[in-house]
Amino acid sequence: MNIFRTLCFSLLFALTACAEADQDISISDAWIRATAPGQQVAAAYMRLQSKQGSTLIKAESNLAGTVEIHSMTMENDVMKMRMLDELPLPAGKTVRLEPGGYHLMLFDLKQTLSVGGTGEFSLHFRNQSGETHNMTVKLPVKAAGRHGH
Ligand SMILES: [Cu+2]
Repeated sequence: MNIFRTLCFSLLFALTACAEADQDISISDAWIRATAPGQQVAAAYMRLQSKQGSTLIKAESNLAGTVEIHSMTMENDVMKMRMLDELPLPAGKTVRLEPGGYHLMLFDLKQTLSVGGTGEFSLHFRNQSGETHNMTVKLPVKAAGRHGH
């Protein structure tokens, strides 16, 4: 994708396109579920929308050793979590990461997550042209009850 990058930096119209690409993704309703002391894992939720279509390929957080993209499905009346390599964001469609569905799973938590705290996430996306970029977002820690679960 070096050609695309070169175009971006050398042509004015392409620069405009690049600036727009950075605003392709909108994130709303993002939060991290508060944890009990000693808990090693946590989950983060948000709504993601890509105007042009994009794919979430990786997530990192200052709160955790690793972050995985997970799905949760019912199989024979049993809830199963599965790690996804990536999460497609179809153009214009809101993809909800919420309790009981997709979520970001935090492993090796470095601290207890208390209501009122925050955590920083770096989200990596790949756009339709194969270019990757990342976004840093700050998420509040909230109690699950507030969201009706
Ligand atoms: Cu999970």
